[in-house]
Amino acid sequence: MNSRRNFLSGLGAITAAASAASVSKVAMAALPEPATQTSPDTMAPLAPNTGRPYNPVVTLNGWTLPWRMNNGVKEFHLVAEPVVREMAPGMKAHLWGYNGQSPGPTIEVVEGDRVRIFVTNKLPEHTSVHWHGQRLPSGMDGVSGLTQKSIQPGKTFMYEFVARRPGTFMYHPHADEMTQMAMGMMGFWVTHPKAKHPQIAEVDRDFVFLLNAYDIDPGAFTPKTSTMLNFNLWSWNSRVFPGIDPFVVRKNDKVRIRIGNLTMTNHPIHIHGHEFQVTGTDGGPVPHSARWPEVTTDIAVGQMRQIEFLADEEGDWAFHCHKSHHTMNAMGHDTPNLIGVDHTGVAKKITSLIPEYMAMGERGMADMGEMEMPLPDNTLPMMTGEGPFGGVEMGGMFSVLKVRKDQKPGDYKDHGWYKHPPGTVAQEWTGNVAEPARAKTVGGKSMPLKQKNQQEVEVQVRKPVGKMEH
Ligand SMILES: [Cu+2]
Repeated sequence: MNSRRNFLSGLGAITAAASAASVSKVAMAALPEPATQTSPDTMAPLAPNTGRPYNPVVTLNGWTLPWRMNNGVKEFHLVAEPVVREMAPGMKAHLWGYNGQSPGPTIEVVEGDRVRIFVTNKLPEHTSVHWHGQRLPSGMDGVSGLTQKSIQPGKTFMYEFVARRPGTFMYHPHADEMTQMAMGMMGFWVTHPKAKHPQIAEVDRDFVFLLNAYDIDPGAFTPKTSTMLNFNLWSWNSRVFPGIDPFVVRKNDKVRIRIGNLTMTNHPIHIHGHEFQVTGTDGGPVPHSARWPEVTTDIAVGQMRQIEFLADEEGDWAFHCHKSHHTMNAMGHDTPNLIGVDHTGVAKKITSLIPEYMAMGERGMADMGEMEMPLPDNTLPMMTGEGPFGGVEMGGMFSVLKVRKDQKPGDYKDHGWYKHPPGTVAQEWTGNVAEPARAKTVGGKSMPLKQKNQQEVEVQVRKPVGKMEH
């Protein structure tokens, strides 16, 4: 994680970039300096040094936008522009975003703040910004054509409203949405309560991220924006495993994770080792009486969820979308099932024509994680990641919650794998293994499937032989 100092030293670069663009220097001079970020690292929380105090959030593989106070108004400057986003080491995407990154920076304010946001458009087409979930004057809602004129390339618009409702929000264009969201234009917004709130808990760590998805052909850099459902990169804040940072917490921390979904499908988000409650949505806090425990919560398109839990179990806990295709990277979604098919004969024939041909899939797909298949440039393996016990065989929407008793408050740094106490890790059994008893009849007592006068049938299911540890 970079320090605040690194973050500030990056500010000089954008000033140069801004003056090179088509936006007039004079016009820009009166606006808050547009901060930018070139690193995809998770930045340290941005503690407020003006205005009302709050406990800032941490944006997963992202950052928070600095502001300036101008006669009691919090002023922000968003710049919509093409960006290069590293989705994981080894793969970069040419996206559209805000202030150097996709998603854009998180905006954090306090309930009751008057907020002014300048939006400069450096895209090749018009745009607008919709402030999802906010109470505001209709004309500030950011819907191109309906509530405002589109922001043309090179122009700057100003939005101004009072952040009336505390909670979890997001922003995104409401102009050529299909293209602009498929290109990565979106950002998080958090409004902190102005005082102790009966339904908003104070937490030790407060993480935020958006669910997004891209369709980028292996070897290509630019997403296919007309894809409706068949995306091949399922990402959190435009990062895919193993590029997604872990959620590092101290044992017994109260943890809140805020998630918004701007993909084209729902995502059942699942945590290991802990139970959480959904404490709020983009509609506001959930009353205590309406909360129930979960280990998975489905987040539909356009929804936001706040989950909260007590991180009281030490360890390395998987945290992921439960749709198994969403924890895979590109290249694995349309392959036929070859389990149990012996294709060595076919492979020999094909190899004589295509020397690099590899037979795969006859024992399952786990081989994909291990093999050294040559990949096109700028592509990630479908399943990857090396853990302390071997390949994790994941991709996409997957990360790790790291609960440590010696993690210092405010320290988000990953200090390595969990050291399991002796005797607490699953291991191979080397004694005798009894044959499993097989049922001889079909059907139960209350509703037997067997008809009278029918002969007893023995059913046996045989699994394919080979690697079985998965
Ligand atoms: Cu998913």
